[in-house]
Amino acid sequence: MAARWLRLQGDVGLVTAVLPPADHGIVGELPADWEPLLRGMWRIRHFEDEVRSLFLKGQLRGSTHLAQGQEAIPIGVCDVLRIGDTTTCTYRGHGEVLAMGAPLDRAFGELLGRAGGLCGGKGGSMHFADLSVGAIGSNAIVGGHLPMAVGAGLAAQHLGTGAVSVAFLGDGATNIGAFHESCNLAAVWRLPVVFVVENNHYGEYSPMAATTPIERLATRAASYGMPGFYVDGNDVTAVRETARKAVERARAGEGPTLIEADTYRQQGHSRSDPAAYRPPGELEAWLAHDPIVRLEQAALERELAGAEELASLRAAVLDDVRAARDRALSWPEPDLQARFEDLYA
Ligand SMILES: Cc1ncc(C[n+]2csc(CCOP(=O)(O)OP(=O)(O)O)c2C)c(N)n1
Ligand SMILES: [Mg+2]
Repeated sequence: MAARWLRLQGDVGLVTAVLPPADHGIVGELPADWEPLLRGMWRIRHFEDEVRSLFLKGQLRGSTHLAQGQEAIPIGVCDVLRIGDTTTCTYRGHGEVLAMGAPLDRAFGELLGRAGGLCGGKGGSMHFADLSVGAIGSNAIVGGHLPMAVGAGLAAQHLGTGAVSVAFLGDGATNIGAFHESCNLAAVWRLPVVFVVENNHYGEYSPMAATTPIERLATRAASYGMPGFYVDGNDVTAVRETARKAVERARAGEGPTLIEADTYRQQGHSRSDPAAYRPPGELEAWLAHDPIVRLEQAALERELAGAEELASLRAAVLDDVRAARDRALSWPEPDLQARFEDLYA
């Protein structure tokens, strides 16, 4: 890995860190429901922190891709969705499924391989889904879920349900063939699809500059004749307003939209990656731009809450998350017969 990284650095002459937007503040009034937005982000953050610690303790097997620092995107986007809408996402999709309303204990149960898990404990982190809330699939194949999202959009259009299909994807996925085919088809057929690129500036271990010849991924939308919006993905209120515009367009039959949400993953790519390839100072800059810290800061500055209230909100969510974890840990593994169930052929 080190050799590959050095070669990439040599090729692109990468010497500087990717920094967040200079302004960390959230502009204007906070919406009346800022507190549920904050609670939702804490729910995902605590969940993923617990998942990480279960891994480190050897209680959780396989691999996992965490998204600490990216919580504002699923919370902001899913907040403007309604029952019947669907989402698909990548292997980095715990937050996206939780934001659709998946219960915490069944989410833990899935990762722990328990019978009570969202998919009976047989999907794990890479196939994390909860069809009952519209989170119809995570996918380990980069871009593999994009045609599925287009399919969901086509079904909604065909059946006249008015539903919207959202696809969450990474910056790296915008370089894969399925992205082009999916955007193109969605645009040609004016499908109710919203493509949300979570631009965390890295692929598996490579910085975006090593794989992508442009900086603003939202401009890719122009090739498909669809609007491309760029948004600070660590500002939950801005994400929500941008998503609202895209979802309204989709529902009105005006076709797909591409949103590029600028963000950063605070952990390595997956469990085994210490992310030693990051330029010095980069992580620290983004920690100061953390979406949860920023919303709390905004609430404090506007005197909507005091530090103690925020601390107790955070502690209450942590209690819920840990109680859900403990329930899931007490559940049995699926029995052997379960391996023959849910098979397509
Ligand atoms: C088709 C395919 N090619 C390669 C991989 C290996 N791989 C897994 S994640 C990843 C990087 C994807 O980066 P990005 O789309 O930016 O998403 P992120 O992991 O940053 O959320 C790669 C190349 C894969 N899973 N599938
Ligand atoms: Mg990425």
